[in-house]
Amino acid sequence: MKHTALALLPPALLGALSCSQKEQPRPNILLIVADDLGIGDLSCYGSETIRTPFLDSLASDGLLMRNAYATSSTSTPSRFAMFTGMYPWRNPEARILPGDAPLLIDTAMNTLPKMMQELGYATGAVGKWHLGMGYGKTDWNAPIVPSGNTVGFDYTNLIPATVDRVPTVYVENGLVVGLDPSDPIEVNYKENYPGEPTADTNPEMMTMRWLHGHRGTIVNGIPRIGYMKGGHSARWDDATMAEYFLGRIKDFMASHREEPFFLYYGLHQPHVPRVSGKAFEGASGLGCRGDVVVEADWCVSEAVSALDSLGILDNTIIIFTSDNGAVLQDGYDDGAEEAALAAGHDPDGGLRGGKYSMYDAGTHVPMIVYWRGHIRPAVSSARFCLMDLYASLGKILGGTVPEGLDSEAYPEVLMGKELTSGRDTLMIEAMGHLAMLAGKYAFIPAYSGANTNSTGIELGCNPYDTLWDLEEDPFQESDISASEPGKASALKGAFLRQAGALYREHMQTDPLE
Ligand code: NG6
Ligand code: CA
Repeated sequence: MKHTALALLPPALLGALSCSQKEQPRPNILLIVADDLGIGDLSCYGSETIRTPFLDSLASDGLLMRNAYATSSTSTPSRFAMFTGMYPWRNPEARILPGDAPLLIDTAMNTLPKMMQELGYATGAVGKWHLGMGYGKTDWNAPIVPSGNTVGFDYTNLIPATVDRVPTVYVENGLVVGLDPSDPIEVNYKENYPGEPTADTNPEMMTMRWLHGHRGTIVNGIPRIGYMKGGHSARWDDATMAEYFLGRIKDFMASHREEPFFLYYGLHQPHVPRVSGKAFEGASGLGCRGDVVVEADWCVSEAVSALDSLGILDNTIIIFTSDNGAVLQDGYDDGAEEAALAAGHDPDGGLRGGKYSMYDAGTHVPMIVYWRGHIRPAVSSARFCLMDLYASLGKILGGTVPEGLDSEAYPEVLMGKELTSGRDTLMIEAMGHLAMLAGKYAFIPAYSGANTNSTGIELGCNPYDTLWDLEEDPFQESDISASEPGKASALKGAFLRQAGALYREHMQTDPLE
C-alpha cells in the first residue's frame, strides 16, 4: 500500500472527484517544461510534419489546452514567474541570464516548490534551470549556495543556464558533477582564458557553426556563449543529456514512491544547440530540431512508463508545457530553418511572431494535463498562464498561497472541469517589452527600436499602438486599433494602469522617434 502515512485529499480537490476516488492520497505532480517548443511542433496541436505520438496520446487521454500562456517569450522570466507566481517585470533582473548569474529568486520569497514542501511533498528540480545560482562570482569548485535547493527544491540536478552557455556541467545539489579537483573550473563572460579554444581561435574544432552570438568556448565541437576553463571531466556530453536527466528523474520518482512528490523536469530540447542521442538522429526527417522534438516526446514517454512501473501513475498529475514560443534559427547554422522550410513545418502553428516576440507565438504555448482515471479527455479553450500553477495547485492541494501574488487560482481550468472561462487579463513580457491580453484582445503599445533581432522573428515593436482580436484573427493579420478606437484606448488605459511607470521608463531610455 503506497502513501500510507499521508493526509487525504483536501476539500477543494475532493469536490472535483467522484465518491469512489475520495480515499486517494495526495497526488504527485510531474511538471515537464520543454525549452522553446512551439504550439506547432506537436501533432496533437495540428503539426503534420513532426510526429509526437506519445504526447498526442497524453493529450487525447487528457486535457489539451489551446489557450495556455507563458508570461514571457524567453526562458528566465518565464520560469521565474512560474516558480514565484510574480510577474517577471516586477524584478528588473529577470532577463535572459548568463551562466554565471547569481540566483535570481530572492531566498526570502515564497515559491511554488516551497509551498509543496510545506504540504509535505518531496520536491525535485532536474534539467534546465536558467535562474542563476550562487551570489555572483561563483566558485564552481566549492558548494554553490544559494541554489535551487534554497528556494524550495530538496533535490536539484541542473544545467546552470542553457545548453549553449558555459559552464557546460551538471550541478547536483550545488556541486558540479564529476569534477576533478586537480582541474578546477573557471567561468568568465567577458574575456577568454589564454590558450583556451574558442570559435575565433580554433574554428577547425567546430562541428557546428555559429551564426550569431555563440563564439566562446568550444565544448564537444560546439561553440558556446561565454568562456570556461578546466573542469574537463565534468563537461557534459550533449548527445547523452536526455538519458542523463531521465536517469535522475527516474531515481527521484523511485526513491519517493512512498510519499507525495513535486518534480520539475526541465527538458533541454529543442533549444540550441540541438544534439539528439544517436538513436534519434534523422528520426524526424526534419533536421536536428525535428529530431530533438521527437527525442523529447520519447523522454516524456519514458517518464510516464517509469511512473507506471512504480505503480504511481494513477496518482500523478502530469503537466507538460513549454517555457516560451519556438525559434528555428537561434544563433547556430544547424540547418533547422532550411529543413523546416523544405518540409513546410511551422513551429508556431500559424501564430505570428515566435520566441522573443510580443506577438502571440512568443508566449502562447502548448500545455497538456494528464491524470489517468481522474481528468477526463477534453480540449480546453480557457486561458491559463504558467504563472497560475502556483495559486491553482495551492487551491487544489490546500496549500498556503501568499496574498498579493500575480498568480491567479484556476483549479477547475487545470483539472479540466472548466473548459472555456479562465484568466481574463495577462501582461506579457518580451525582451523587456510589455503588452497585454484582455479577453479576446491583444494590445501592444507603441515601441521604438528594431522590430526584429538576429533570428529574423518579428518582435511586435511598432511605432504605434496595435490591437488584435485573437478570436477572429488568431494569426494577427489585421490590426484593428483604427476600426475599434474605443476598445484600443480602453485597453491602453488598462495597460498603463498596470505597467505605466515601467512603460514610460522604457520609452525614456528608448524614445520613439
Ligand atoms: C540569446 C541567444 C540564444 C538563446 C537565448 C536564450 C544569441 C545570438 N542568442 O541571447 O541562442 O540562448 O539567448 O534562450 O546568442 S532562452 O530560451 O533560454 O531564453
Ligand atoms: Ca526557452
